[in-house]
Amino acid sequence: MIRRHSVLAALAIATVFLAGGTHTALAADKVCQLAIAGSDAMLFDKKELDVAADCTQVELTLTHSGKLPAAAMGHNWVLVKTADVTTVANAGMSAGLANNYLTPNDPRVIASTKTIGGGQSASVTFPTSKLTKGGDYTFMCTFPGHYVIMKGIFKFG
Ligand SMILES: [Cu+2]
Repeated sequence: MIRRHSVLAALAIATVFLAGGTHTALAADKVCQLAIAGSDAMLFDKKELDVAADCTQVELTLTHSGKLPAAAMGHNWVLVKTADVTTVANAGMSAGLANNYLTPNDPRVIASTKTIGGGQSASVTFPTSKLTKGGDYTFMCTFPGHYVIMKGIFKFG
């Protein structure tokens, strides 16, 4: 009788796992939040962002602390491998504000927010499964000309 009960219990657990799907059933997401601001002086307020190794999702919020409109002093937040900074920024320059100064569906872009103006904010959430622990990543603003100054180191793990 005892043995029969444990078999039933094992079946019940297996059913829960199957019904819930591997992602939701196996582990709860750990969403880690980051915040950064861009200013009318064409600067980010942080030069480095760090994400702990146990974060499964990153939720980044970009705020524009200035007053200038997006067409004049727009900022976005774009995460790429450091080796892709110049290529992605140059390609984005010609894409225009309507495309947030990024080539649409650029596979080199790991995560990005829309381009915002003074007083606005924008967020992006992305899984850390897109990142390699200890990898060499850079965040930047791809508004034309900004990435030269508006960039920083992004560390995961
Ligand atoms: Cu900018």
